[in-house]
Amino acid sequence: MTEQTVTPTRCGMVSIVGRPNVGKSTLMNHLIGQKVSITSRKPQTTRHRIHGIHTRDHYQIVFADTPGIHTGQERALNRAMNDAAVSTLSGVDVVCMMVDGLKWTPGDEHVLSLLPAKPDVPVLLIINKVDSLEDKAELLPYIESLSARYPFDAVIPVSALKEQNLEQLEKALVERLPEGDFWYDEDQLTDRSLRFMAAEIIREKVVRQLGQEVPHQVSVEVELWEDGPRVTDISAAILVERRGQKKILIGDKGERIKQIGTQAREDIERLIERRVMLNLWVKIKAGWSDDARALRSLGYDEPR
Ligand SMILES: Nc1nc2c(ncn2[C@@H]2O[C@H](COP(=O)(O)OP(=O)(O)OP(=O)(O)O)[C@@H](O)[C@H]2O)c(=O)[nH]1
Ligand SMILES: [Mg+2]
Repeated sequence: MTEQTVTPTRCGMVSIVGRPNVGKSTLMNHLIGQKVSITSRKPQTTRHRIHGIHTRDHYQIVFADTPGIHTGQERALNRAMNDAAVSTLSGVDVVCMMVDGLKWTPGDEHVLSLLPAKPDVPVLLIINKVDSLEDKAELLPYIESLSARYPFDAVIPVSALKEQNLEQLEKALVERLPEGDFWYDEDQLTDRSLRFMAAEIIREKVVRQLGQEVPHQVSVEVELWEDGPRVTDISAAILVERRGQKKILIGDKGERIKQIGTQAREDIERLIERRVMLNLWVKIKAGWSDDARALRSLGYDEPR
């Protein structure tokens, strides 16, 4: 009989936290190699805790992408978003705090203050967007000064977008995962339903289409989903708070909503690998973002 060494499997949860817009969702998508979480140039794009599952032969990393932690806005939606992020600072196997290059802001300071003073799991600092650093020589003293402020288990500079240093990051994460069986099937990508993903895709197109004119007071509700023999029929409402926002979203002669619909339909077709008929409409629901009950019906966890 030949002796075989069996590599034990590793599995665990890695949370990605940071202030808005540092590139958390981009990192998760690029590590997994699939678009699980929506991204945009605008802060506060991610609204929920979203798990992205990355499985290789001997390990499964369950990433928790989280909303950017922010202060100064007090709607129920903001509280729900912050709670969703802060909840991932404990009960996970590795915490990754992400920052944007060398741009340390009061927002980063706030996130740092939320990290446990004496961490019981490894906390890594991910310095993202190094592709846009002008002077790489400043990186080392920056790492040193932050390491002096918090017991980071490691500091890893990356570019999520340009996929620089992601292999090293992945290796560092796997080393820190506990041994154990996989939690999810090997081909499962996320804990979220297709319905949720479709709503998110629509919201991404809305956020990306709009300039600063409509703040992030937009939510999307899938109201109908029917898998026919050849086509999947989907109807979704885009919820806004005010009449002016509805006008902007619909655009001149409906041009804007049409574009949003086309872009979203193409992405949803790729996601579910079927033809889709997408019907969008814009609905005014004043005050939804500060209404705990409305938030619950839209799938947000109850804010504190
Ligand atoms: N140059 C550069 N841009 C990046 C990189 N990673 C992300 N970005 C850009 O940064 C912006 C924000 O990215 P997101 O992934 O949506 O950021 P986020 O941290 O998830 O933001 P919230 O969900 O709002 O908290 C997008 O325009 C990304 O394309 C990077 O490595 N380099
Ligand atoms: Mg995000």
